[in-house]
Amino acid sequence: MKNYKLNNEMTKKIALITGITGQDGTYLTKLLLSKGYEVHGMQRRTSRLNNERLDTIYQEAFMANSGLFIHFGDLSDAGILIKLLQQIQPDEVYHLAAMSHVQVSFDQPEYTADINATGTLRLLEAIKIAGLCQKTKFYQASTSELFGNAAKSPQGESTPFHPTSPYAISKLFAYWMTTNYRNSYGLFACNGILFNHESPLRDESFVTRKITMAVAKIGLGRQKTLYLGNLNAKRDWGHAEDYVEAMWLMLQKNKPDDYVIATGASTSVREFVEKSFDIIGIKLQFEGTGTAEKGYCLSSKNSLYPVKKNSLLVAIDPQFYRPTDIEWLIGDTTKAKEELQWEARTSVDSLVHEMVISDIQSVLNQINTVK
Ligand code: NAP
Ligand code: F7E
Repeated sequence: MKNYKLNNEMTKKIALITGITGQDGTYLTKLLLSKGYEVHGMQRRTSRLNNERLDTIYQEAFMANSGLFIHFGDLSDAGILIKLLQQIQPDEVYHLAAMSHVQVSFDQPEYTADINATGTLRLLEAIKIAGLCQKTKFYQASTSELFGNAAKSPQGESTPFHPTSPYAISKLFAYWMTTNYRNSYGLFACNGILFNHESPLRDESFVTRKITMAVAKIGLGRQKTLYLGNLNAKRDWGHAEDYVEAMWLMLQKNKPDDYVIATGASTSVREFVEKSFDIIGIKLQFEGTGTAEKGYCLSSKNSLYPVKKNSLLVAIDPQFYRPTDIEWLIGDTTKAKEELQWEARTSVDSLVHEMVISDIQSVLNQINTVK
């Protein structure tokens, strides 16, 4: 069995991150390495390596001999989870791995339940079987989706849960299992109830990055129209880099607890679209309702690429509607502010700006590579 500990660095804290290749896993790895942790990540086997988001961090960690180790493993496989826990003996486990797409969960409800619900249970059992309940602290990636269409706004830790998708229901099981291992076995286990958080590392299947990438392409003459689903949905959008810090803070407390992490401001999908086009100098005008709603170019002052007035830039494609959707989410972070001294640093305007500029750069890089 390989000894993963670095020479002469036995005092380093050791963290295990499931879902290390994802958006949050990448930011959290960067944060923990900067704090001097030895970081172990679990990555599932795919036919092609999908470590692009981690590449730079991995190279920097390798050069600095700062202790980043990647292990193959999957939440569907209890054996490897037990083996990893026994080998690594982590001080902290950040459980971020999940089938994280709400719309996909309607098409694959059984898989979603197996990975998000039973998978979390497998991981908690692995901690117990490895005899680590008194040593290891556990973070569960819970979600504002648990609230569903809540009767009360903003939503805080005591707002009742009304999950409205297979994704949210699978996460509800994981939420309660986390609480149960805390109460039954004394595991230091926290639920971070995180509202939507985005970044340039967000996958394009989520609405914010889909929008900012399309705006970058339209701005550079590489796409004509952006097709979306529910424009009325309102979300409390923050920056992933701010939110991973809250995960770490939860595990540094003396007592385990659950915390809502959000910005306390809400923006509709339509407004997010308008803000994104604004960055490239395009003003939009929306006309019509429901599936007939369309967004036209009203003016394109200083835009990167000449977009004609009245060009159709946004349209509805019903394939992006969900069988049920949450109309409005907004978080109440009073407890996180008081007990973790955590507050979101990035406004939605700064987030949109960073994402659009980053996507313009990546489209320009693609264009230059093709030339
Ligand atoms: P993400 O980018 O979709 O990353 C999910 C990670 O889970 C990826 O590394 C993925 O691996 C891995 N994974 C998926 N299925 C797996 C399996 N069967 N075994 C092992 N690993 C598996 O998600 P994120 O945005 O970073 O979110 C992190 C966590 O927070 C998720 O649990 C999500 O549900 C939750 N959450 C997210 C938000 C948000 O707004 N971002 C809000 C609240 C809660 P691949 O790279 O191979 O796909
Ligand atoms: O949708 C609407 C869609 O897929 C946001 C995950 O990280 O956050 C995320 O889940 C809203 C929904 O994120 C499109 O109907 C309109 O109302 O970006 P999303 P999500 O479903 O909120 C929570 C907190 C998590 O826990 C999840 O893991 O945007 N929408 N048009 C669209 N959504 C998508 N994806 N694509 C569209 O074309």
